[in-house]
Amino acid sequence: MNFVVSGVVKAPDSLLHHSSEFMPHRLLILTLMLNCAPFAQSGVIIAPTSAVINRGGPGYGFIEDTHNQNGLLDGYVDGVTDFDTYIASNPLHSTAYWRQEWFANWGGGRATITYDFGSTVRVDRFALWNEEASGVRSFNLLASTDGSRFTRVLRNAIPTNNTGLYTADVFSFDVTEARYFRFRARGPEAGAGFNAAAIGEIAFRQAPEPAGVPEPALLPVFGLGLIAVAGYRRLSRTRRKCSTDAA
Ligand SMILES: [Ca+2]
Ligand SMILES: [Ca+2]
Repeated sequence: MNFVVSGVVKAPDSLLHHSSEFMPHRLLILTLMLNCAPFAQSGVIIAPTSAVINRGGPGYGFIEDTHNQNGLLDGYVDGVTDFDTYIASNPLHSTAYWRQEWFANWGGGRATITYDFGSTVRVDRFALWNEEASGVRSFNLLASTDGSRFTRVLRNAIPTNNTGLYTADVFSFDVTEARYFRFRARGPEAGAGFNAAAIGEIAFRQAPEPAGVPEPALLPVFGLGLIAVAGYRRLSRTRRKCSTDAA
């Protein structure tokens, strides 16, 4: 028998070893371990699973190459790698275009992309690898739970005008729960080598859980621990009473 809590914490088998004797103290230890365990997915880097070009398309290349890590010289593990640690390592993106970057239609106009995580995520930072030959001059970022009503989370954000191999700019915003994120670029940067907005790569940080707040999925286990404590106390009282009666 194993407990799997939120797909993250798996109790050691030794703590849940089958036994003919009920051992409430072991359950209590398990409960405390689970409630004190760090949330393994807090602050990790995550990327959308798909994207749609709303404006400026079809452009050149594939929009999926802006969220599938193609072109990153050192990749990350989606949902596992710590965002801040990864960004601090200065992860570089290739300057090559084919199957690594996406360019909007030529003409210098705006480009709008809607990224989709497939389900609701809770994020608070956006990383943009701003393509080095054209890139984007500035952008807005909007969020939506249903894909139709969007709320702006970043306004007139200005990324680095890169040359050569390029790393990510990180933009922070209030913790936002949404499934869709719309990236609105206002054309390429000044002096662009190719007159079209371009994106190297994007990613997000999953917002860390507030300290000291147990995850909802852990609460039933916590309740089990309380029942175990109550049972252990009753058992102790019964044993003491039996000892007194026998004396
Ligand atoms: Ca390039
Ligand atoms: Ca890329």
